[in-house]
Amino acid sequence: MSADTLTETPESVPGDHFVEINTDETIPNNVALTSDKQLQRALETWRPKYLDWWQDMGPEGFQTSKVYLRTAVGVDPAGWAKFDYVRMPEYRWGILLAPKVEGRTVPCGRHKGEPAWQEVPGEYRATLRRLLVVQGDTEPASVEQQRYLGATAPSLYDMRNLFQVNVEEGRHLWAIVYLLVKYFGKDGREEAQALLERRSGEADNPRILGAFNERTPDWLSFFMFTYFTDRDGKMQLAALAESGFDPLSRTCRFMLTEEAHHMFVGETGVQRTIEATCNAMNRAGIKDPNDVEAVRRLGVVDLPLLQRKANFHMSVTRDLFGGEISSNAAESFSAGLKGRFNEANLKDDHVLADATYPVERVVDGKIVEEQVPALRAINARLLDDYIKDCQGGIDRWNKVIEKAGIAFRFTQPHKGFNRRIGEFGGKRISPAGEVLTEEQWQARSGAWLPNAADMTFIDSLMKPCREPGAYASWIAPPRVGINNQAGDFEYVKIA
Ligand code: BYC
Ligand code: FE
Ligand code: FE
Repeated sequence: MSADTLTETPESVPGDHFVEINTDETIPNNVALTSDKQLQRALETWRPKYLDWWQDMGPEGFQTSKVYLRTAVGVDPAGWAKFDYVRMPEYRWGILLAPKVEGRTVPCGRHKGEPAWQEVPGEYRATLRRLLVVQGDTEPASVEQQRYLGATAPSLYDMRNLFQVNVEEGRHLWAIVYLLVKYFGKDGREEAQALLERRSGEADNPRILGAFNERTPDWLSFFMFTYFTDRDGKMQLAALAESGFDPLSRTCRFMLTEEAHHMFVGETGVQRTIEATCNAMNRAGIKDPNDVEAVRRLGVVDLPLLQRKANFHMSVTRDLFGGEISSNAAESFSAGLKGRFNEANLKDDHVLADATYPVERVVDGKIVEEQVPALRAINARLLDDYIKDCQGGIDRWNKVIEKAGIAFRFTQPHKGFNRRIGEFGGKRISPAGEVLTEEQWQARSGAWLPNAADMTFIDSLMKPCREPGAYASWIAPPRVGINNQAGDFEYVKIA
């Protein structure tokens, strides 16, 4: 594949050789599905239910349109995908595992150094099942959250990117369902069914994690979501790729290959929005980024509003790491089911019996840093790694603004800002990291999170643009086409 100028390089897949996948089968796969009749039957029973879910809860409209999509056809990093026009319901959702690494061992915890497990260890069955279900639940949830966005796509290029992300999140659901059905028998089949029944934002049967029940009401949210929330996907998948349960590790390693593009869509989407704003401001001779009325009259998004949008998505996504101090996370790590980010490359004993880790908490109305047993701070550490990982794209956004000569910088709010889960859950913390009273928060939070006027304004911009090569006023064209296609390429042939 000639990459879509990925700024996020796909995770490398160590020790690979091209593994032929069987694309003639109903379910393309590289797991020798035909040799396991029971598994094949279970998945072929699940498939029509998945397709029903896709029709009901997947992208609204456009299901008969031909979309220029990439489909995974192998696991060789140099040529794993092919591009072609596909109608979404006919997308080849397959099951792909990264190649087995011979001699792989459990990388962390009390079983460190033992051969990696090819079957589920009985004593960890319930914990592993829970991790799989939580991970699996986010995949269809995100498709549900994004289902109305096709109608207001700012270009065919962006519409295609949305649908690409959607079909791949669908494939991620397949990836997890494969593990549930293959390794968890009847329980696994029931969980696979339940994954199609929960609904994002539905009061009676919601998705499991908070952020996946929020709305993705507009394209700015979509770009922020794919930059910030898909990056939680990257971090969590990377941690699960360190699992001693080898089939999970291999599944996640391949999922990470697809994830890079989702974050690329988010980063470049925000960047192109910033470019359109800066260009319009300079053309109109507006120097002050806080002259919001004047900027909005140009039909572009003011930078302070983009910061508020980012603040919302960053804070909601940070909640996805769970409590900073967590005995669940300690147990998953010690059991060898879920490692840390880059576990294999970390220079410590990978057992963490005596180590400590600094965690910020609120004590007597002040934010203090405390040393906590590292085992119980696994989530805190992954969150810190995530916050560092977010900064690269933010720096690149700031470069665009600086080059345009506009005095504005995007920043990440304090870790405790607007949190519902963990040490800062329910506390009132400003982006600068001050502990506030409820009154102070009520008086000031409108400047930090999208307010009603912001949402009305964004809504007014969300007008579809469907001429090949044309873009809505508020977003600049991409520098390079998908798979190097020309600028006026028809990414979606609307039926
Ligand atoms: N909302 O010990 P605690 C992705 C629950 S994104 C609601 O603090 P733990 C994607 C928690 O379940 C990656 N509930 O946390 C991105 C627990 O309940 P139980 C998704 C929450 O267990 C974009 C209790 O509170 N993958 O792939 O250490 C598009 C105490 O929890 C929340 C994963 O998350 C919340 N935010 O960690 C598409 C990886 N947070 O079990 C896809 C798998 C916590 O006591 N999951 N709770 O009833 C995990 O590793 C862990 O379950 C978590 C939570 C990190 C999520
Ligand atoms: Fe995913
Ligand atoms: Fe993703």
